[in-house]
Amino acid sequence: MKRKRQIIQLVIAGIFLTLPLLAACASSEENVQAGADGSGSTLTIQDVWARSEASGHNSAAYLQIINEGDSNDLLIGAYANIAETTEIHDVVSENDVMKMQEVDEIPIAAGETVSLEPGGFHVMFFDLTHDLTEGDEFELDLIFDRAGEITVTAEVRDHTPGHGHGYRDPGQGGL
Ligand SMILES: [Cu+2]
Repeated sequence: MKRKRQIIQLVIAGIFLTLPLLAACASSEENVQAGADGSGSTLTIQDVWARSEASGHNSAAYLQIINEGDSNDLLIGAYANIAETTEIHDVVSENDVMKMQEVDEIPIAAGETVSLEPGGFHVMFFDLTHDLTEGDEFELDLIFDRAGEITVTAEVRDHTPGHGHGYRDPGQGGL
């Protein structure tokens, strides 16, 4: 009987894990709603894109998070299966040199819109395991303190050819 109970628990866990995916599929690619967890946090994620880059290199993803709820939330992590490592980063100025660094969390205050954009907050991909070619799409899991995990679709866009680390140059054509 103990084994049967474990199976039932697995099935229940499976249902809950699947629900956000179903919700994501039912929504339009660029506009995914979450917040049905009773936490009072209602987040909308839109305009999700990532830089085109070759396998083995690094890339980054950008997006907007709109918090229409009345509770503050935090972006505390991200994951995509296109890179060895996914982190959340900010760009800071240190001795007049722009550099990026990992952050533990990005605050998403109630009523606010937070942009992850070139020259600022971004989702960092180290060591791409796939080529990211313009027009490709991949799933990006965003992990929030209150809203939980939200899976969105990122669209790969071309970026200005160069040294491949355009995030250091926020003035360069918006990249
Ligand atoms: Cu970075």
